[in-house]
Amino acid sequence: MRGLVIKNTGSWYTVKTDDGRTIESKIKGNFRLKGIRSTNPISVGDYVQIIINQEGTAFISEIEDRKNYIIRKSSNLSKQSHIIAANLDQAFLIVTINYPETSTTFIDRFLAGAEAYRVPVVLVFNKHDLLNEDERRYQEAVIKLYESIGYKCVTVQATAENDSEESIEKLRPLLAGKVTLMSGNSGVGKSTIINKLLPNVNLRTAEISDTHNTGMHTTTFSEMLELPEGGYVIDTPGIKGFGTFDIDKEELTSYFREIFKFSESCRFNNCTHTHEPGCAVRKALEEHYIAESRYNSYLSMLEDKDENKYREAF
Ligand SMILES: Nc1nc2c(ncn2[C@@H]2O[C@H](COP(=O)(O)OP(=O)(O)OP(=O)(O)O)[C@@H](O)[C@H]2O)c(=O)[nH]1
Ligand SMILES: [Mg+2]
Ligand SMILES: [Zn+2]
Repeated sequence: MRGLVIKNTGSWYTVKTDDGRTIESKIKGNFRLKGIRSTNPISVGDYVQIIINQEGTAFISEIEDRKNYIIRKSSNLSKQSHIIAANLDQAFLIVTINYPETSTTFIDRFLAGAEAYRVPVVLVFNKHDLLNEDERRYQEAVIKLYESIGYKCVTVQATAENDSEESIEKLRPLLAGKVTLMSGNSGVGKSTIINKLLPNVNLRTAEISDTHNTGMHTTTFSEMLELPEGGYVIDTPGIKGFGTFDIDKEELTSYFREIFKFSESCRFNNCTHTHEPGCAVRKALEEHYIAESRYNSYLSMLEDKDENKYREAF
């Protein structure tokens, strides 16, 4: 029987079968997937074959090839990774300028990772209501930057009434018929947005900490929820950092769209854009065609690669 993994808590996987049943399943034997050392061999979004047993639970016996997946390193020192979700059509990165603050480094690392795995990203700026004048102006500048690079940006206010300009209703047409990963720092409002989109769903949400201005890691496992318009949204635990796991140094340039565009004019085709003569990227940076924040994010990822380390928080 074929099914879709819609939830994973510990060793149990909830599988939605093609004939519409949901069956709690476990992995049979040892799954070793080529090239990925992962703490969870199967993730939300995977299509699997299951064998149902007498208790009404099942064993997962096979996993279908993935179209793509998003991964992060599971901890600071470990070489293992954790697959956040598989077979995505797109990811929404929920960003808050404040409460909590999402750094541009964090945004850039997420975008680069998504480029590497070929997952299109929409940047969703939430909590518009909490921003003061300065923060609103800053948000506009950030949006302008990412739009100029070619990323779609939307501003919302998950707690707003439906007819407001920042209504989450405008996300609906972007989600219809697609599998969308909701990602972002803890406390940015991922679960709140999904609760608004799906009134029959009541995901746990929690206030952010007053003292630290950070979320409480309220969501602890990924879950796929079906949309009335067709498609799914995937709620995920808040992420702090996004490991550069699996990312090739030689290819890093191509994960920063605008840097890649200028790099085609660099004198050396293996230019790292750090010290080489005739570097078109550094020239574009000086002339403000490339934002300093983007270049710094590129450098931070390049450095990680050199030291083979993972930065936990930004
Ligand atoms: N003022 C305001 N508060 C919001 C908005 N969106 C979400 N919140 C609040 O922000 C807090 C955190 O929201 P959650 O939905 O739990 O955040 P999350 O991203 O799911 O967090 P994790 O599950 O920890 O990753 C809650 O108290 C929400 O009510 C918004 O647009 N405006
Ligand atoms: Mg949550
Ligand atoms: Zn260069």
